[in-house]
Formats: sequence, structure tokens, C-alpha cells
Amino acid sequence: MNDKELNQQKEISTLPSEKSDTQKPSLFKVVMLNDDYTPMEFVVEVLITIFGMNKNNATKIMLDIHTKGKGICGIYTYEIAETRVDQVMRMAKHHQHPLLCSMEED
Ligand code: TYC
Repeated sequence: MNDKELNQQKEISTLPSEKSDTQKPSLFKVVMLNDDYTPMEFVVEVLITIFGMNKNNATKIMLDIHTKGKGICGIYTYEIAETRVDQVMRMAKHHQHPLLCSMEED
């Protein structure tokens, strides 16, 4: 291999790969499930404190979950979604409500 070929090879090998920092991270939906026992006011409180919703929006989402069986509380990167699910489950357990929450790849 002559010098020119060597330089060309070097340049090619230092080109940024297609998988670089411009790749978007995978996103995850935080999904809340309906149940027959958790009080509506508690679900609204969870949506306000953990997902930063205002009372109007939290009430709409809670009623949507209540009628449809489940609903999306937010869409986040993996670690943030995992933390939100953990926070909901801890808050529900602490108050002895059977509320369930999980994450699904978007
Ligand atoms: N179905 C509950 C009730 O009638 C309210 C509820 C709403 C519970 C949403 C869970 O994710 C939920 N008290």
C-alpha cells in the first residue's frame, strides 16, 4: 500500500460512524392501569405530583384511564420512565392502594 492509499484508508476509518451521538434514544410510555379500588382523588394526586400535570389535565387523564382500562401518563427515556414507574408504585404501596403502572417501548 502506497502513502496515498494509506491516507485514504485512514480518512475512511476516522469518518464518524452512522451510529454516533446523533442517534435518538429509545422512548418508553409510562402506562397506568385502571382498578376498582384506588380512589379517583389519589390517582389525580399521583398524576400531579409525579407527572407534573395540572389538576384539570390530571382529572381528564384519570377519567380516561377509568373508562378505557389504561392510559399513558407520559413518554420518557428508559431511566426516567423507570423512575416514574417506581415512584408511582411506591406511592401506591405506601397508601395501600392496588394501583398499577408499567412501561412499554414507544
Ligand atoms: N376505577 C377507580 C375508581 O372507580 C379509579 C381509578 C382510575 C383507578 C384510574 C385507577 O389508574 C386508575 N375508584
